[in-house]
Amino acid sequence: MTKRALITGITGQDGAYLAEFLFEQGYQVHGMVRRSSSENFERIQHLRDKVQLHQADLLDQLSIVRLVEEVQPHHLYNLAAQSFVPTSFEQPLLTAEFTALGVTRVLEAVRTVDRSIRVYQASSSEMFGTVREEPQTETTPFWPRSPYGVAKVYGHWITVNYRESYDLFACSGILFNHESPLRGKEFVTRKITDAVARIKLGLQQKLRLGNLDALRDWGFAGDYVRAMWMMLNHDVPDDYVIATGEKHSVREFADIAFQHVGLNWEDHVEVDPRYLRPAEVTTLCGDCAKARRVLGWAPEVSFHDLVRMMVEADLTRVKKEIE
Ligand code: NAP
Ligand code: G4F
Repeated sequence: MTKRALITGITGQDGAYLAEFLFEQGYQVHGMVRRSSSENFERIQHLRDKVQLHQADLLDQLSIVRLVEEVQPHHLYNLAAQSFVPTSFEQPLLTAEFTALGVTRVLEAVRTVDRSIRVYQASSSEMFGTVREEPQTETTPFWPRSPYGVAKVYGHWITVNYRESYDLFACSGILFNHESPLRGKEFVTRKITDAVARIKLGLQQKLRLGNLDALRDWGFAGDYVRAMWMMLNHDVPDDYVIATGEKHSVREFADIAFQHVGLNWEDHVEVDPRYLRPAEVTTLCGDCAKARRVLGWAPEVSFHDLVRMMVEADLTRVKKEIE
């Protein structure tokens, strides 16, 4: 029997990688997309003939119930969210509606339609905020530092609560930052690699960034979507930290990216206070020992290879654009 998977947030970075991975595993893949005046399917363009897209919105309970009824998925991956931290300071209520209450709407749809559907919730290392210990594990207490982080804490606990209350097979993946050539250009890694390509090709001179000292545990999105699938295919539902266990600064990321094209980052990067946040998460570093032990998951792409992969992809893309 062909297994059906439903992905909310399929047009995002992780949705695109997950859809591709699930096809390779033989799944019939369905994606939830919200209505927009213009299509936003660039990341899944190459999958358009394989994936079945359905309109629904995290804000609209009935649309999610109808979607789950129609698709009858075996597995549901809830990746949709307002995922950009600075926007969450500007639009905290909308962020709560999407990123926090949206999770309850998805869980309610599953509880109403079919409790045997397995659910993955996209939780985040941003929940650790001001870190209480290092490295962070599944038992490290949360202290979120942004409305986005607060909303994700709600999403995490409501997922745990539905598992405990209704016996749903619901897993929360506490994923640390993961990047790729498909990353949105507003996130710092892609902002850097896009700028490196444009500066190298003479289209831009300066790159304005915020806190260069911030430390993140950056992995490759392709590795991380595999972990999501492993969680839903394990015997028992549980929560897992997914991380590389290494941390690097924004400065270091920029240094490697500029070096890769023979440039010195100090000649091009300027600090712009506009990109500082009202409250910052200064450091994150995860311990994925549980995922290694129980799921057999491990990251495959190193930090240096990730930076180089992203710079190369942006160089190729920008060159094509100016040809
Ligand atoms: P992303 O690229 O920002 O994608 C977010 C997706 O959510 C998009 O497909 C977006 O659709 C959809 N969406 C937003 N609001 C919606 C709504 N009201 N109804 C339906 N769909 C909606 O995010 P990502 O990097 O792939 O991350 C996937 C998930 O993992 C998110 O929940 C994120 O918070 C979480 N996460 C990410 C990371 C990371 O480092 N990438 C780490 C931890 C957790 P549109 O295309 O229409 O905007
Ligand atoms: O790339 P970022 O915007 O990612 P952030 O805030 O860590 O959030 C990402 O990872 C979370 C997992 O921990 C996800 F849940 C979330 O959805 C998202 O995917 O910023 C990374 C760091 C921050 O400390 C920020 O202050 O980079 C610093 N930074 C410095 N200059 C900048 C900039 N961030 C951005 N976006 N733009 C800058 O110019």
